Amino acid sequence: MKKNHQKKMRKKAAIPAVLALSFAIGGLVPTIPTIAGPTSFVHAEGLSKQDVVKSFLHSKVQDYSKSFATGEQFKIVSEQTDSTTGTYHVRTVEQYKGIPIYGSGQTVALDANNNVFASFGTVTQKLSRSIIPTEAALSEEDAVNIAKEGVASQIGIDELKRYDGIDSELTIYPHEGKYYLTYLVKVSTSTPAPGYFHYFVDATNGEVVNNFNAMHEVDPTKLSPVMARGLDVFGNMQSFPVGKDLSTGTSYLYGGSIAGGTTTSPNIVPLATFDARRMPETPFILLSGLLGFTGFEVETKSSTNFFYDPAAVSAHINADKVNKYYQTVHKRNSLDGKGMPLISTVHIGSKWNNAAWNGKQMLYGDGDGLTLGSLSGGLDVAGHEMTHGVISNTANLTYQDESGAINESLADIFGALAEMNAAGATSPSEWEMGEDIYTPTREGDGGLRSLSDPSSKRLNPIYGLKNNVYPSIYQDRYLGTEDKGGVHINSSINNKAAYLVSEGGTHNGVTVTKLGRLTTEKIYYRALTMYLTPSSGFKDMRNAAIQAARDLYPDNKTTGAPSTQTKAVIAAYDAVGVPAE
Ligand SMILES: [Ca+2]
Ligand SMILES: [Ca+2]
Ligand SMILES: [Zn+2]
Repeated sequence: MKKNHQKKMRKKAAIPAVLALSFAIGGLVPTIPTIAGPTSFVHAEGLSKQDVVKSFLHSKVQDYSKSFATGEQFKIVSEQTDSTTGTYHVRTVEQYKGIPIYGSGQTVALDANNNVFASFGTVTQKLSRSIIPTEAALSEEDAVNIAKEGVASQIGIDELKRYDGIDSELTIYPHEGKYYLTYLVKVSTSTPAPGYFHYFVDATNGEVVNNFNAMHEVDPTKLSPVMARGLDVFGNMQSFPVGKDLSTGTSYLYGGSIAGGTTTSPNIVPLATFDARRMPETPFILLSGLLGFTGFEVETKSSTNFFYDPAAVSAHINADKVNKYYQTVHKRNSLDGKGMPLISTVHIGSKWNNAAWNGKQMLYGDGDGLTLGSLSGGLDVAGHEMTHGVISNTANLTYQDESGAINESLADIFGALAEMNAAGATSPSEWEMGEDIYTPTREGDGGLRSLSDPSSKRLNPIYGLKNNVYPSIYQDRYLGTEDKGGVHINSSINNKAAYLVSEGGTHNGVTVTKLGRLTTEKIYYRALTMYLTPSSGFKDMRNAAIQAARDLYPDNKTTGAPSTQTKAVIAAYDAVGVPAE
């Protein structure tokens, strides 16, 4: 293992240009320079949009005062203008003396007259009176090493040498009533154990303040383009473009997902699928270097370009389909909106009954063949994992308790919608999660979870839920600590709401008008990308969906009555018992 690693590093070192590119395409959302704003709330006229947003946020801070020399409390991290509604949307994070505060965030929306018409997210009070250390005694490198040691001991190895990526940044971490100056180190791994580890290393003394594995799991838990063929997980012949090394005759599961952009200049998202089990041998370390991955290329020397690994074929074509869904329906260029590569790895672990997004890529197990088949076969599973990538680049919902349940739910909702989209615009509605890979030896028993009827699925009695089934109303939600506060359990409540918005029906005594999935996906995508924040729970989800519906289908100008669409969203959240306040 050591030998291979060194061999790899040497090759990587030989291609610095490629490595540099990998940093450029793998980065997080860039920050936009802070614009100095007034310190008290003033009327919108004559101010820039950014000034209005900051004034508005400052007005929400009771003790906001420049005299405490904390600098700006709010930093604009993304802004977008919506030409369809003439509205302007901003996402901010809070900072203390220029250092971002973990888990903080707000969204603010301005109408065409620069008036604030919607805002989400909580604002920290008394931040200016807090005394938080801002001078690090520890280097970033030291912090990364501390985190690596921690991860190594967690996954039971002596030293962490193989990982998919490490990011670190200086962050103020609010934890148990105190603010800590920390380096937040995020480590993505796929072998020997998949994970997305977050370490908060105290920058003043090197102590680990907290750590957790934020991997999102599905329950239960120089190449020429050529056309290739292969059988997918279900034995269907598929054809797809791959990359071929003409000098050796070897083809690799590497290509591009082409959709969106313009006819003459389409968006092309790099697409690469790897195998976690193979030993490194191939000269195509180039691709691993480019993509920062530590696994092995899926290759074939067949002159017909035939690929013999069904799990890899399925992962590859499903990543392409989900990307096309986001590109064509939501005009989103890959998961980060900036064309990031879509990397999938199959054959993770031994009979692993799971799939995951580790912050960098999609990971799929083979399943045990009884509870689950090869997970990469599920288009909705791919859609679920890839949506976690969209979420982490937008609302970045914290993966715990209510915000975690909303995160999981949106992954299920867009997983289902991506699958229906791929099946064609007129395909019947299908609101089951993972039905194609669930219990492969039993036909027709649905999926892991049901969005249409969550309570038709049983839950382990240890959770103590009513009738031991998934909850479909808020009042029946799980309040325990398992499953990060029930993220895969309480997601059902919001899943049911989205289902009702799309398909209509009566639930819990409330009747909801059917809006269809094309309207539903517009509303939820807008809520996710423009309104939800890291701390959003069910109430925020309700209000964000209603606001998104109002934007797209405005209230009657004369009577002020909400549109049919807005009413349906309100009814859906009434039906699942999520209160307005
Ligand atoms: Ca499905
Ligand atoms: Ca089955
Ligand atoms: Zn998930």
